[in-house]
Amino acid sequence: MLKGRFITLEGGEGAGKSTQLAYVHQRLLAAGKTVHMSREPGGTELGEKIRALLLDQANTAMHSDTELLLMFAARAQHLAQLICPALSRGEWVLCDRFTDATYAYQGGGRGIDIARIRTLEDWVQGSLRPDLTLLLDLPVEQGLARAGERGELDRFEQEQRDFFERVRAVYRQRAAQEPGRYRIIDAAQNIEQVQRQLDAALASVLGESFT
Ligand code: Z5A
Repeated sequence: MLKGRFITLEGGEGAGKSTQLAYVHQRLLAAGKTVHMSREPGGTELGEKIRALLLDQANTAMHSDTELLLMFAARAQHLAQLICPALSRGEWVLCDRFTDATYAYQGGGRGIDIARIRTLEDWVQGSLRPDLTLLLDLPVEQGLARAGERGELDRFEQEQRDFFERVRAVYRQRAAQEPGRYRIIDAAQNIEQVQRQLDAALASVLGESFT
């Protein structure tokens, strides 16, 4: 029986996940929670090695099925080594991306059949799903402009605009299908305004005041 809470942050390119993950972490710590901050792909020593393979722009020959299986290989390790033990102890896990990203990038972006992703999700995760998913949503063009200000592009960042439009569409579709778990955050607003939205999302879903 898992007693902790599992919160994920999702969004497209340059949506501000890294920026806001630190903010949410601080809010949860201030509320007295023991929180593990992690990311996918990655989160464990082995998972970070898999992440390096996935992001390496030299791996141009990687088949989309290979990409999908590597995402779930890293996730299996993450669940076994960090997420499930922490939740079992009643601790919280805050993760930068999780399986919604697989539906969005491998399903929407790469066009892999959703049924395959669902099969892997059930196999690797059993019934475990995030308690709350904060979707930082903003127009693709705006996100790419923000992300473009950084240095070298990784293997995903080299994709074209229509790829990211499909990613965004899947995220929004999933959020509409699961309003109880998802909160859509307007990430086009400035950093402070986004943080106010995050406060409201945390308070409404978790029934506690973070203000
Ligand atoms: N991936 C996948 O395909 N399938 C999967 O199952 C999983 C992942 C789990 C790595 O993810 C890649 O893995 C990812 C999807 C794939 N590839 N892509 N693309 P990642 O999360 O590590 O990489 P990322 O999406 O590129 O995240 P990022 O680079 O860290 O971007 P971000 O966290 O969303 O944005 P940021 O770094 O916080 O902000 C970007 C810039 O905008 C920065 O200069 C900020 O100061 C600025 N910013 C942030 N917020 C604002 C606001 N509100 N206003 C103005 N400027 C802002």
